[in-house]
Amino acid sequence: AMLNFERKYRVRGGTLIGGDLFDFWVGPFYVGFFGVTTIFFAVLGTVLILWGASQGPTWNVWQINIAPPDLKYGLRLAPLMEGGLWQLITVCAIGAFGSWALREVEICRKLGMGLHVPFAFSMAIFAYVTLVVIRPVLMGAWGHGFPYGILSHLDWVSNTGYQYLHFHYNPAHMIAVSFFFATTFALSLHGALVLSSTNPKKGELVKTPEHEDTFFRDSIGYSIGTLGIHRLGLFLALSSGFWSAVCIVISGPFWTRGWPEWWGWWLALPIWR
Ligand code: BCL
Ligand code: UQ1
Repeated sequence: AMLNFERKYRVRGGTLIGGDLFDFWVGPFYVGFFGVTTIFFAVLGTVLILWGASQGPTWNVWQINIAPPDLKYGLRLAPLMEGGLWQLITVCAIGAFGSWALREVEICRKLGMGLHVPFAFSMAIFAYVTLVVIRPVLMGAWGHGFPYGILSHLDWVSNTGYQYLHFHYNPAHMIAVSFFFATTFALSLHGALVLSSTNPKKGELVKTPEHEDTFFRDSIGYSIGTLGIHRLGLFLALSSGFWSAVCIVISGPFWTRGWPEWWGWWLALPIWR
């Protein structure tokens, strides 16, 4: 079923590839060339994961694990059951995430909107690609990627963290974590502010953006504004993903010792002499 406004926005064009060929909808969903490739990679990747799980020792969802190749395979293709499956699944994942981002671009172009949403999603894809492609390539082996499994990927994070003794001392990890916390803080302020002004006492009118500005001017002397809070939110969220990618790509390729030791530069400053 189509909502009454949908027909008006179902405009032709804006496609990046395929011209009119895939320029149609299935129910509420826009398809496009990248809708087809998303489905292809997502279904193939999911089937490979299920098949991989069927070859493993358990169907316990927490314990299913599809591991990357042993380090001895370096950057070569590994046999299917020794990490090759992980490599194929990684190709499918990147294909599906990339296709989804490009399908978002086509939808933005159709609607004459900015590309902020696909840009934001691309930052998440960038963090993922850093974990399973960029860092493993820089370190010379696909075996440095993280395993696909719920508990297994947590074990990988823990082991990788302790490999650098204390990951909290990684300066880029500090920045990423601070951005994640600031993001949730900003969203909670924003959500609370909007709901408070749209929920006045019974019988009273909904409050205006000026009430929202006034609340923050009264309480902290500054309001960033109704458009500004969304710019701030996007900046904080993008920065979270960006600094996450930085914190892991420098661990190994740039710094191989414990992160606490990195702070030696501070103790070595000549001002302490
Ligand atoms: Mg740490 C990483 C926070 C303690 C070791 N750590 C991270 C970062 C984040 C963080 C900054 C992970 C987010 C990220 O990469 O997003 N760590 C964090 C916090 C603490 C913490 C808050 C804390 O103590 C309070 N970390 C520790 C301890 C160490 C440690 C001290 C372990 C002992 N930490 C590590 C290691 C790593 C991190 C090692 C990392 O590798 C990781 C990192 O920075 O990775 C880049 C980015 C987002 C993504 C990667 C998601 C991508 C999503 C993709 C594109 C889309 C998926 C679609 C999906 C499959 C579809 C689903 C279908 C739909 C539902 C329909
Ligand atoms: C804010 O100033 C503002 O403008 C009126 C909002 O828009 C509705 C907000 O949601 C928030 C949270 C603020 C306050 C934020 C800062 C950084 C002062």
